[in-house]
Amino acid sequence: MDIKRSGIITIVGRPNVGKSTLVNTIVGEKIAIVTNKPQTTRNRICAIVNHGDAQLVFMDTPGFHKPRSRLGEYMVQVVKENVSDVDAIIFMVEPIPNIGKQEEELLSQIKMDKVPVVLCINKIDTVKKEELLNVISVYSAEYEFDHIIPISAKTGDGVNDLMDMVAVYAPKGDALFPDDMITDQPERQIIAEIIREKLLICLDHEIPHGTAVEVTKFSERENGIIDLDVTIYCEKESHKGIIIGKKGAMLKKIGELARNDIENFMGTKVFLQTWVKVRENWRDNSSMIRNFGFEV
Ligand SMILES: Nc1nc2c(ncn2[C@@H]2O[C@H](COP(=O)(O)OP(=O)(O)OP(=O)(O)O)[C@@H](O)[C@H]2O)c(=O)[nH]1
Ligand SMILES: [Mg+2]
Repeated sequence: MDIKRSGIITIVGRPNVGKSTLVNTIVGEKIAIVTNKPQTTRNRICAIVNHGDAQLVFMDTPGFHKPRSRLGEYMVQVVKENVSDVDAIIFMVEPIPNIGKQEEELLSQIKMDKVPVVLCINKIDTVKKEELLNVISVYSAEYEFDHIIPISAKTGDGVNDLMDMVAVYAPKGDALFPDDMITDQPERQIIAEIIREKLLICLDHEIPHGTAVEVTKFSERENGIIDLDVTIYCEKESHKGIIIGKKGAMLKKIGELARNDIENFMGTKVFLQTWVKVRENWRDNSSMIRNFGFEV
């Protein structure tokens, strides 16, 4: 179908509520990393999909939280910047019948911009109907949402209805991106994120939250094989030891898990070499944060 309209829709919500899971379900590919740990996403990630006669550009944002580092401040800033000047906002919440501090703060942000807001209650695969009705009544008493929709980003339940709902807000206009493009993230960025996902999965809380990943070499051989050099930065010498593990076992495991996903994503064989370096307290150092690609 010809594209006659295009719209930008931002997804906001507390950490771990399922925003990245939703963008992956929408585009049918894994472009954003997902873990069961809060504060997984650090940057805005755009997901592009054509839906009927509309091209919809969904913005996945970092979870809204109380920042405890410069990096955290940056992440919250990303959320705030992405709720104005968009065509609609998807405000995603847990299926819990009480409104938390993060939700209250987010709502007060959203109210300032006169953008349509769809309340999206996620993870409905985990609750009973009666509970869901409670959640709906608590939220509708708090704010007059343009729509309320329960979904499961994981199973895909309700996701098509959600797209129908937000497509209405896409103004007339040409497509913003080419037909076959599903994200504006460069391949290097996605690869670095896949490695960060494995760090989050394999290691205890504090360590992966203090890591940054940089792809320093990305080259393709004539036969299509890709050589990657990747540096993992962490905050402490002791963290470096844990990331590398006994006789390098942990780094090997992280590398293997990541290589698997990278090969799937790139559709070719990959040689991955990893290094670990220490950058003390980089999360509180603006110039280092900037060096890692976060534009503070
Ligand atoms: N049962 C269930 N789990 C879900 C659903 N959506 C997401 N999850 C899980 O919730 C966890 C967090 O998902 P993410 O997509 O990383 O959440 P996020 O909102 O992007 O988190 P941040 O990036 O930290 O803000 C993961 O373990 C997901 O598998 C859902 O619909 N049902
Ligand atoms: Mg996320």
